[in-house]
Amino acid sequence: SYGPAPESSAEAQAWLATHPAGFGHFIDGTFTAPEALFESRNPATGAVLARVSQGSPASVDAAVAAARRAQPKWARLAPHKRAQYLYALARLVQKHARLLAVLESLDNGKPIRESRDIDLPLVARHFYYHAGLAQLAPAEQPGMEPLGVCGAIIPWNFPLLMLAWKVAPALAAGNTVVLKPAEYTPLTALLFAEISREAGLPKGVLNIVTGDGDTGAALVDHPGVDKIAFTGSTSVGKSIRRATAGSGKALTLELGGKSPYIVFDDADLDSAVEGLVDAIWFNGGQVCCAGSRLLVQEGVAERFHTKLKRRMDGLRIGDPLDKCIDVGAVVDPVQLATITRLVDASEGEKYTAATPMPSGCFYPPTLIIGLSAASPLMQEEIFGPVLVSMTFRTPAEAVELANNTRYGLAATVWTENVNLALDIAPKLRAGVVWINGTNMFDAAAGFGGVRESGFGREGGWEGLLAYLRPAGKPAALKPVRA
Ligand code: TXE
Repeated sequence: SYGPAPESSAEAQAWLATHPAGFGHFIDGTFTAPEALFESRNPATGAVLARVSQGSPASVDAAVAAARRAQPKWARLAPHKRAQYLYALARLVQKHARLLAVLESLDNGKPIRESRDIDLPLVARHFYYHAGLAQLAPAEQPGMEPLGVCGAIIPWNFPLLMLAWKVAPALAAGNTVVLKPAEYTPLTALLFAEISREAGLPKGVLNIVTGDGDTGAALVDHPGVDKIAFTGSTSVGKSIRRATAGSGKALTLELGGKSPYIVFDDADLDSAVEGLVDAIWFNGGQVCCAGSRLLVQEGVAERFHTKLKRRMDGLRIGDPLDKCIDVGAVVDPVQLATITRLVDASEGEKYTAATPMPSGCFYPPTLIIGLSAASPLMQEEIFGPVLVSMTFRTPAEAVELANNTRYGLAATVWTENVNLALDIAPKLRAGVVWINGTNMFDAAAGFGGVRESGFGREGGWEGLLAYLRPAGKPAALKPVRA
């Protein structure tokens, strides 16, 4: 252990023990009897944390029916009443923040420092922000109405934050929700279900059905669903787009990325190294907008790589509950095998951090230098703590290399020359461009991608509008008489 004492998991273990027979789904305000149980494990130790139900089409059907029944009344509530529920959820997330953060780190393997100081505050902020929007929405958007029942399918890298990104705007706009968490990380969503009960959220407004991709597919195909909001892999996103084509369902997709991190030769190199630690080793690189492709100007490349390697050697890897840990566990042995396979098959000069490595589901921070622009690791999302690096000579070449990807989620530019930064930024095809910083998120700033990173925005006004549509039938036009 690096820290004085790891964060205690006693409270989380006690909560898990309140469901000894395994977790059912959360439908119409209550937990159902468990069905076809599967295990959710702690990736850092391999220990079984809980048994969770694999949602059948019948369970999805029951959840959608509950959401349908609840939706008209929820939509008719006075906006300030809906806001009160969202404020209550925000406050209760803060009240239970410690338990939620520990449970998240246990289930996902992310450092407690991240779940406690980044994920949880952003979750609360999201509910506070959308409580405010809930009150503004009808006044600002006359003639708009909620979509109805929204299906939310979320990934395992930010389980509770992705829940908040989808549930908060959906509820604020007057929709009801059926949420399917990722199979690796269902636990904080189930605890959130209990929190929604504590908040007094009316039955059926939020329903949670656990399970794998089959459960997700049943939700996508359900005729009672008006919108699907999906965050996950590009391949599943494409299959959902095909499945919903022609159905009339609204759709937003937040998919993968291979985001460039551009360092010009006039950059403050030490700050750029620190930014890069955040860009690629935050959540062990399991971040859709991870700055996973370093593009560094030729003149400073060697100096920058040397500084970076020294910094990598200082990263601390281990028990996610250790408060001093920089990099935790990989979410699941399947993901670990994928990362290992991709890196082993890659050419290039590989540098592995000389930091003590725990055994188990962990992967060391790795830097790969000298790949060609077309090599698979320059193009494919690795979704692990692996950075690939290339050099460039001119700003034009940096832009060309940065845009040489099928993705377009995020990009980062480091330079002390503001004119250069402002010239480069609009030329980068990405949903967000950060200058001399990285991973800056806020509930008020819409987040989303272009190209194969998906479409639609989450957060801000644009995010709320994705849960509304023009109301009912348009008023009949009066014939104009001369
Ligand atoms: O994602 P999936 P996986 C990328 C990342 C990672 C790879 C695989 O590269 O290595 O995807 O991860 C549900 N219909 N990202 O396999 O399968 C699934 O149950 C409906 C990037 O975990 O896309 C889960 O709830 N739903 C990403 C969710 O989709 C389906 C975050 C995501 O799982 C489904 C995660 C189907 N046919 C992975 N199949 C990001 N953008 O942040 C699966 N699901």
